[in-house]
Amino acid sequence: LRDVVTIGDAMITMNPVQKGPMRFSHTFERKVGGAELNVMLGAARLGLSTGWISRVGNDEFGQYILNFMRGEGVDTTNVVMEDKYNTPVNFKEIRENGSGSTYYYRFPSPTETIDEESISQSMITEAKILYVSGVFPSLREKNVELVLQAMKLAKENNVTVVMDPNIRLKLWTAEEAKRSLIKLMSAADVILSGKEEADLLFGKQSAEKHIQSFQSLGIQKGALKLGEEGAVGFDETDSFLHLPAVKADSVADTVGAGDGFNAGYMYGMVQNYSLRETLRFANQIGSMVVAVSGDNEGLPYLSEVEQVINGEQKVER
Ligand code: KDG
Repeated sequence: LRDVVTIGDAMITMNPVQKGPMRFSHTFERKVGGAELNVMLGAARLGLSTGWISRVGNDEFGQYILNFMRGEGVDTTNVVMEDKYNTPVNFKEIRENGSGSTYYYRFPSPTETIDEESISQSMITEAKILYVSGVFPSLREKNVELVLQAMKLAKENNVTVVMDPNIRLKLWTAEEAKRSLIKLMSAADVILSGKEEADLLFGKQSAEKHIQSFQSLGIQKGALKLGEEGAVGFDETDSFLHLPAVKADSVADTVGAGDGFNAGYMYGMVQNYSLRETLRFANQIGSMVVAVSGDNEGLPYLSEVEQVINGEQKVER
């Protein structure tokens, strides 16, 4: 039985060595990215058993991504290398404060070959959690339907569906995102959303109001991620629990912090942590991710998170 599985595409991420406008960035480091991939990686590093349904190009980059994910212990038996596609690439621009922009070279995505028949049903039905994000559905119309079906299959088999709307306005318009994501979110059990995403979906309003909006879609638990202000969680017992962020040692690159939070939140779910413990744990991971450059290099191993949470001294040498 796997703890958490997901569907999504992967990309080579070119991280600039210098901060500032990309037109002046001459040197990039080749890394790996992809919203759903990051979350699986984060979960795997925490010791959860994970599975990833995806496609990469049958090329050097695709091989590199596969090796990388396998090396982290993610089950890649449902990842296929596709001959007629290139592995997507994403160039990043990072500003002085660690925030940034992405420039995608990702279409057509090799995940276009995924259809109902090629998704391993047992990968989903034998998991505890199906994690879905708004990125994969944004890539083409059909993916919305594919994800809905996967969610349905999960529900029929008592698999909890966790969703992050993860809106990328470079991939679809706000209207398209809203229309599809509301539909998808209504089929989710747990929501993990950034404040910006919630603002796009429901209009700018307070965190309390956003949580009520989620609840009105039938979602009973989850969290609203507030970046530097931490996160607000809600479940059957707590209607609004705000935990401040854990201050990061430094802010190198904010991309991937939300994905790290999600991995931590699901770890809490699997461990039956209380909402407070779950948020504390997830916030800790978010802060560790921003301190390191790259979308997922900062995702910690379980012992590293525990060490900080328990205030243990690290032996350096
Ligand atoms: O959440 C981080 C991801 O957005 C990043 O790793 C890659 O831009 C990306 C995407 O669309 O998945």
